[in-house]
Amino acid sequence: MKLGIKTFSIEPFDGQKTGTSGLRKKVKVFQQPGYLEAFVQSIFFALPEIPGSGFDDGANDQPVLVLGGDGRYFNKEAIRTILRLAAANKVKKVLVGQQGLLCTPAVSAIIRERKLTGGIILTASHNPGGPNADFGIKYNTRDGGPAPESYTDVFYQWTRRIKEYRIAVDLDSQDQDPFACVSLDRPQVYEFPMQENDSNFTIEVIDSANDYVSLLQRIFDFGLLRQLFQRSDFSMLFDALHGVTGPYGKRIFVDELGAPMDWLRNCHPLEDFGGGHPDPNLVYAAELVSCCDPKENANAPEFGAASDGDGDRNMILGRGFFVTPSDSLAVIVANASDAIPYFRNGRLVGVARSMPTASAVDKVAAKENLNFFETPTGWKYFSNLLSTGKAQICGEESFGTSSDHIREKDGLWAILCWLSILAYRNVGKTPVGSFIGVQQLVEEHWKIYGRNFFTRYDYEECDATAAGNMMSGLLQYQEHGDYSSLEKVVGQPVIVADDFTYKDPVDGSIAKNQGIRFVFADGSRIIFRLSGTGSTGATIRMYIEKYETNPSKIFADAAETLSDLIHVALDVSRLEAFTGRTAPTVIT
Ligand code: VG1
Ligand code: CO
Repeated sequence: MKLGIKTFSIEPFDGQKTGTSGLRKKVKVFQQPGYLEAFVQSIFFALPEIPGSGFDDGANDQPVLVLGGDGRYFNKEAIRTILRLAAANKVKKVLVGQQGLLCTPAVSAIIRERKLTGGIILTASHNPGGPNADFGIKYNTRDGGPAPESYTDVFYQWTRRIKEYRIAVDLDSQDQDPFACVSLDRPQVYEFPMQENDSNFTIEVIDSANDYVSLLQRIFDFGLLRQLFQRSDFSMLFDALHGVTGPYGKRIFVDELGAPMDWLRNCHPLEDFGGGHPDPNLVYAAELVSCCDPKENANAPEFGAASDGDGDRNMILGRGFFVTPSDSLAVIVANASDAIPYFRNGRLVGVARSMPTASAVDKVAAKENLNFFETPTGWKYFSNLLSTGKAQICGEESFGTSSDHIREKDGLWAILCWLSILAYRNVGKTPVGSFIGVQQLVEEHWKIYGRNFFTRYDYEECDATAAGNMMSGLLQYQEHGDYSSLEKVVGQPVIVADDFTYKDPVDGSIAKNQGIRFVFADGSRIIFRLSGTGSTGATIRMYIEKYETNPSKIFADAAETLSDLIHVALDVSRLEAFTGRTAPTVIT
């Protein structure tokens, strides 16, 4: 068989614009004839125009990509189509995860470890899956990180003017899929001779976990973690929410660290995630939360953790205790240099958080003399800081934390950080029965650094015009500049009121309109943003923070502590009047 290239005419589709993290739409939208082809072909037309992409004239080698996804509905069909587009667009080789599965951090690890040109990740992350739910696609560049705006802007321009796409065909049987013989069941290499030149197009099905697990083994002390797992007073529950991390969780916790199988929950990847949202938070991972609560489960484990559909988010729980992602980031940073081999020897010199993330890590950075950066929401904004050594650990309030070992957030990495801290504090140090658990660690942290009370209200699938009007209303309020009603309730002057702008300290690029914020003199904050990852209507996110150092107040109830700020935020935004919503869809 020889591969030929066939060209099809096509009209541009509206709205193929990437958001916070790739293009996310309903599966039905992606299933329209030519829709996926138009978007991926636009990427392949755009890349040669982008200097340094590895597809440009200056590139030394022909491009090699990695391809895989979170296993959601439409994953395998999309892989088949993308392989044919890649072969017809000068890609020399594509590595595909076994069964089409690759978690997002593993893609980043594979690109970096194997020095590939880039990767395509098929995921809508924490959005639900299934024929009536969401699908998504994202391009990662040669540093392993999500394509920055300098890429995605060119992709988008191409989607506006695309006229044709190119697809590989079997010259003997014309329209048939020339890769029908490729099985994703086991690692194997397939070579296909191209008619155009004398070279081959290669598809290599790879083990989805090997590269990633060996990277994690170099970061953490697996021997010490094994000892933690052997303690009779330690147990954990890991919930993959039927996302892609199930097989990785089994490999790491059971095969490598010796956990019993019943420490795993929902570790079988499903195309519709069992009908749920594969989003590790108090609402969508409620079952895990109650399993970890001694009031509801007499055998509640010492430690609980979950990850999202594509494995880049994490949730950390103690016994009946929830760690806010902002606190999790701060605790990891405060302990990393002691507890995690990768960060020993002074490797940790800087940290970064997204703007809406609570400022807990700022306090650690100040005390430890670390560089500190505040970026817009979305992992892509951390890439330059990580690549130039300005920061090593980054995090977002949306359950994302990671380091410079890759260029994506990494759910299992964060979970292993917490396990490492628990192991460092307990193995060989505390007698059985006196285990220092998650809650004690966090409370000790608050006593040293103060506590950043934080909550996020999500109003999902609002009417897009109403949400836009609410945001414009807030901007007008800021133009007017009279914050006396706000200041009266909060009892503090407003010291910053703006729509957040970020200037990247490495390449000087500027990102505007990244969230409307009101910052008070005591560090309290009210922030409003529109989500860039939803597929229907608009999602409003309201972020509320209050900083407390008073020892008698740091253990107070978070909802109560924040209630004044929440009310006044709802008042000034007139959220209910604009959207008709009386309550958020999700509170974290
Ligand atoms: C959300 C989060 C953001 C995160 C992004 C991708 O974006 O707020 O912090 O980086 O999802 O996460 P938005 O625009 O909806 O607020 V995931 O796990 O999709 O890759
Ligand atoms: Co995700």
